[in-house]
Amino acid sequence: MSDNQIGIIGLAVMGANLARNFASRNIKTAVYNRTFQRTEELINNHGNEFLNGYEKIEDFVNSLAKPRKIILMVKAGAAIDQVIEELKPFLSEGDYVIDGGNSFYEDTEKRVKKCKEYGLNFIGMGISGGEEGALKGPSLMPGITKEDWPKFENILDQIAAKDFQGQACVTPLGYGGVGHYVKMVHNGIEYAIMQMIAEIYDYHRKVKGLDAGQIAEIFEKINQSENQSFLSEITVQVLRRKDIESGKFLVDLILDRASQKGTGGWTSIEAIKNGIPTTTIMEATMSRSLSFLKNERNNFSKIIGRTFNDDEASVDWNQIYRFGSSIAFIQGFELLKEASKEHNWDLDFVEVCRIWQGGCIIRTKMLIELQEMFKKGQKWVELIQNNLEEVKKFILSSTQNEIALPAFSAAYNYFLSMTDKDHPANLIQGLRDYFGAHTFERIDKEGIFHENWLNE
Ligand code: NBP
Repeated sequence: MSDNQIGIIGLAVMGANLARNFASRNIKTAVYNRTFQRTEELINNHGNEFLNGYEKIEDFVNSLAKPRKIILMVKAGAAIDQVIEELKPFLSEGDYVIDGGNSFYEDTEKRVKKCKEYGLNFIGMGISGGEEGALKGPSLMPGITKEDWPKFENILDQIAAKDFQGQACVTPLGYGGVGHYVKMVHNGIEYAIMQMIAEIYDYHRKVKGLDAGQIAEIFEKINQSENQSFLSEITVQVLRRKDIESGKFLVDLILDRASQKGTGGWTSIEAIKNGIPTTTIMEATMSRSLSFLKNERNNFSKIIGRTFNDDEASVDWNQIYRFGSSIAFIQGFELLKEASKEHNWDLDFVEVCRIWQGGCIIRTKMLIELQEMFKKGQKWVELIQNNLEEVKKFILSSTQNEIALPAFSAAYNYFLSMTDKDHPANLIQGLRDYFGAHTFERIDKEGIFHENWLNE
């Protein structure tokens, strides 16, 4: 019988949990995995009338109601193309193939075109929330058009997380690569905020001499404020966790090298391509690369010794966190604005703020204010101008103690530069014109000018 409402291919951590999420809402779900053992494990542990496993891809496809809706939760990259080719002989015109992985948006755009030639609809859908989100309610960022939305609304609304008003954290974002682009920028913002959290931690352990448990208190206070976020909540849990064997704080035993899977880098490259200064995201990405230079850091630290002196600086960490996170969001939104213009996506930023309020890794109460900002057309500087004094104290104390603050410094410099009508770029233009005849504009007359600098 072809009555499964949704199909999922790829049953590693994300796909298996997403399938269980659908089935738990009484949505009949078909599952398939290249290696059948994973399918068997899922069905043995969680199979029921709403969760059905198939060994052959043909049987899986035939079990789905038309137009078929198949979500791919396989490794991003070549695997997506391989699965499309495997599916193709069994699909019918008008069926939907949805890529729920972290694919690069340009690959998604190519696949949309290729599938169109096959008579298929290809949709790129960003999914955030990790393992738990997939199971209990993720934030979904689908590149679905308003025309196609009625076919998906009911089922996606049911499995998605809820925003602060109780509405589903999913919305039809548009066509092509838009869903994956929004997810990419989401991850970029995630990089920046995590780096800022790490910088607050670093300052406290070195300058204030606090242990991980004591530093957790700072984030606990943030969580009780209007700046509460999922990342600051899990920071408390990670900082408080003790290693069972040694009784020490586990974080102190974790090697200081942070990996990355690429989305921070993609966001940074997109920002450079589009001329949008997402400096906090770039610094966070580079900081992860720098963390891998462990040997060099060890060697240089033997040459440059460092002692830390508590200068008694007392700052409001809630304000610091708010300032840094807000700038990370603003920079991400500026990139989305530019991409939306370039690709004619007509992105609705009020909706983007809304669907990030639940389920996803960057969810925070601050998104309510950001949503209001877009609704009312407020300027972002108004949101954080009152936090500047506290940030200055933090930057000053860290500078005096020689603590690196790549992401916070980037946020601070962004604020200063964006609120200064006079940028020193006039001198840069002069230099460019000197050595390369790159020309310049003037503030006192119209036109393009070149100076013969070698003439006295
Ligand atoms: P992985 O990214 O680890 O991929 C493993 C799955 O891909 C397995 O089901 C595997 O099948 C399948 N697969 C591979 Br690898 N090559 C295949 C091929 N050529 N044909 C068919 N299937 C193939 O899984 P994941 O961590 O669950 O993530 C799934 C997607 O969701 C990824 O794009 C990921 O970036 C994204 N994502 C992950 C998270 C997270 O927290 N993990 C969060 C948000 C988004 P096999 O069992 O036969 O090897």
